Amino acid sequence: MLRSSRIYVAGHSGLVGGAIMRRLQRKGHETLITRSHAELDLTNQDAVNQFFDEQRPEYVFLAAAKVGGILANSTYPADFIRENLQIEVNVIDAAHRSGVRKLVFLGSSCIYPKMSPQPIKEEYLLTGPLEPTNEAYAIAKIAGLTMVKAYREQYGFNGISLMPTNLYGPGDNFNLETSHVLPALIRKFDDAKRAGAPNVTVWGSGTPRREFLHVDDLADAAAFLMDKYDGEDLVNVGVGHDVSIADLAALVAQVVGYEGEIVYDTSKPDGTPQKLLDNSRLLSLGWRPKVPLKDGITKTYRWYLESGSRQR
Ligand code: GFB
Repeated sequence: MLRSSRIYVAGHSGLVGGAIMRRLQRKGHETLITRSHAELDLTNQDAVNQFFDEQRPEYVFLAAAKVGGILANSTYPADFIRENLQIEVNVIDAAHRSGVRKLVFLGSSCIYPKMSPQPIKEEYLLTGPLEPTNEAYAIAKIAGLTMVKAYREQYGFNGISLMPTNLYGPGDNFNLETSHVLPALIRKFDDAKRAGAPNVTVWGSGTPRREFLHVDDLADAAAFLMDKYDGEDLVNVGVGHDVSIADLAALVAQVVGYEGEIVYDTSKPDGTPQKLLDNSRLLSLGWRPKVPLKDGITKTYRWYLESGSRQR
């Protein structure tokens, strides 16, 4: 990407798209193309085709997606599969037709089998059954990465697919019904501290293990791979180590300054027992994550307090 390149960030106001925007702006990219949801509905094929024909972006980050935590995924599977498939079909096809030079597609670590050996290598894709709580979302993401690969094979389209691990950071969703675990814990511990509540309820058993990547690291990796990687193989994006949900809860409580008890609600699902990506392919290309988990949580907590998310 040159400084003058026309770069479209689909989903620029979301957690991932927002971080990619910050990364590109910091590096001096001058022509960033964005559209709000109200301006461009990515599930509308005609509107997407018209947008690409008019704007002619050269590079595309496909960071628009319907996302959510374990409860949202298992409650609204139809919405997750429909919206994600529509966005992928419309954007990838329009990018190819309008002559985009390169597209970065963002998947998710939940595309891998529920019982994958750990850490999860890219080649474990489609080697076993998926985690049921997010099967619809995962299948939509598998369709997206397969589409990118198929367009490369049939048309020579330069699309690459990144599989980020669980993400967090400024711009996250802190709604307890739809959020992922890390922002949910920030909200729960902060609310409990203010209310002087004796305990905080964490879903599941506390034993599942998850890997957490700060979204600024993901954005850095996405821009790095846009510039440096042209292969058809997936690239996992992770930090290379994970924590149990119980350890994460203790860490978030410490950052927030909550000293009450942590109790577990085992009527809520645990989901996949462990999700740790093997990031050696990415490391071999020369990229390294920069944000340690505790620093990232501290910054995200500060953002939560300062952005007004607490009041929403
Ligand atoms: O972050 P999370 O919703 O996503 O949940 P997944 C991770 C773990 O944290 C699960 C537990 O074991 C949850 O039961 N957990 C504990 C909580 N307390 C809470 C809470 O208050 N809120 C939430 N949300 N979880 C999602 C997938 O799976 O991860 C998506 O559904 C996507 O498809 C995303 O892949 C990254 O890691 O289980």
